[in-house]
Amino acid sequence: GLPVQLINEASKAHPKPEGIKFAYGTAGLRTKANILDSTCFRIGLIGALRSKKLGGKTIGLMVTASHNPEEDNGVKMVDPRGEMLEASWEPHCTEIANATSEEELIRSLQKLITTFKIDVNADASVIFGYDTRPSCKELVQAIVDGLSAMGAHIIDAGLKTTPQLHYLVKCHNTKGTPDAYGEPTDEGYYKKLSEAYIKLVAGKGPGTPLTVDCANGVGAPALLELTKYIPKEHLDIRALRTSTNASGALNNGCGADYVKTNQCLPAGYDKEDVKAGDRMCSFDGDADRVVFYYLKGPATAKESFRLLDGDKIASLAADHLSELVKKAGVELELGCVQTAYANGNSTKYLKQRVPVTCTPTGVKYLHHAAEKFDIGVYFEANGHGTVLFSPSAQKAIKEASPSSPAAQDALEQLGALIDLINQTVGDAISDMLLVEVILRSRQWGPTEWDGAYEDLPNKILKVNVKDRSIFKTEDAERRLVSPEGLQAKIDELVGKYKDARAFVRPSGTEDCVRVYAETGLASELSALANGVAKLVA
Ligand code: 16G
Ligand code: ZN
Repeated sequence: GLPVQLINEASKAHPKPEGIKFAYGTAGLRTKANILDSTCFRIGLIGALRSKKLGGKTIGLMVTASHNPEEDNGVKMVDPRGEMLEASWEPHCTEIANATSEEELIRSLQKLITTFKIDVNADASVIFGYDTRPSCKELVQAIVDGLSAMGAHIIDAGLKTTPQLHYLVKCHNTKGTPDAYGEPTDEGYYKKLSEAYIKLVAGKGPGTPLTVDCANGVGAPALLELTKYIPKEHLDIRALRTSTNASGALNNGCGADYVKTNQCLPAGYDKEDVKAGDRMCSFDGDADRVVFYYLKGPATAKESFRLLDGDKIASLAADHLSELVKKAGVELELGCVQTAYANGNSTKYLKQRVPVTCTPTGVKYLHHAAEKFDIGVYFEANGHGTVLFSPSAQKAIKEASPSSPAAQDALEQLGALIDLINQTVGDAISDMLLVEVILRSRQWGPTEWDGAYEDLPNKILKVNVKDRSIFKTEDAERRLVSPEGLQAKIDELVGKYKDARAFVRPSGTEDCVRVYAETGLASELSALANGVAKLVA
């Protein structure tokens, strides 16, 4: 049975702070790092139980708060195939994290065990990784204490990007099977990506430099490691904001979230040599998001900045993959998955080419929707996304007999792309390489890529409200059903502007409500966004 004694004792060293309510959401459990100790200990307990439930398969735990400030942290559970934790466990994580006494903790664990009929005596295996935040060390110790109390086998993966941890989880669980995803080591990860990349760019001539803003986070050491596996003629990286030890630097005035939200270059670019036409990109703090950008004129002029966000990556990937599928002569359906945040013109562009679906915000929704296609391209506008090749699509690509040399070449490219793309979750490094491959193969610079469609002017506002739980949505978060009557007012306001769209949803990661607005005319954007925010507040 449950080692009640051990858990009780260990739990005393990780007391829950009073008066704080935790919630397991789209980002796992995330808040200020200094109140997360008990939560991490308890996630250790739950991680072990999740593994036991799945017959000892390896579960992942990632300690990170992604793009959030350095003083925040969080912990997220990764399921055996490298996917997000099964949704039915989330409320249990919340309940267990909130138990106010040892007795309540044991009771909530027992409830989880009964609900999912867990054999507590089964084996458990858990791998954990963490980002560069100073708080990680202590939080990881709390996780280890939780895992140890449950007698789980523990694998310390060390400093990792979130997608690397997802990769390792999948590799551990598929090792030695026909579906082996790769070697469950750092080297395995870099080799898989670099070999596929080199295959795809070989013979395409030397590349031009790519400037990468690493957000002063874990993406910096990971990128540095990757470049050891790829000759400079194939990938010429200029890594900026790589100060992982500078206090307060993480995500500060830089990173994918900053660039996307503010629609501008990272702060301090004026001391760096950035020229019009240079290809640049930004990772977020745990390197699971990437956005690209370039300048079409002098850096000092605001209108010079051109963002190539998740929507633009989706359009590039969808176009390129569709073309390869056609050339290869295989019958595969390619589809795209977006959220309400996708720019209206990106949706219009994609819909003229491929089937497009819309899901609520959060990787778990997009990922599952993308699995419905043979090749599912999913990206959030913020730069998180990937491409999924269904098992049958992978088989079709592997086994197809090409009808021409061109078809054979397309099949080989598709085969290499299957390896290049981290299919467990969005991966800044893998997505960056994907973009580089496509641009190289088309002999495109950022301008040609940007030419697909023009973004509608858009804005996201954060509104503080008394109780965000009263905001309930439908239609993939595009409409409010509660508070009653509010949607009608939003509709009325939106109707006053040309080609306008707006929606309101409660944040899943912060205590606020977000307002999204886009308009055909840039001059009307602020009026609409502020108008909707006023209706909400
Ligand atoms: C989480 C999600 C991310 C989403 C963001 C929205 C995962 C792994 N991450 O970080 O995809 O864009 O939340 O945040 O699902 P919000 O709910 O605060 O707007
Ligand atoms: Zn992230």
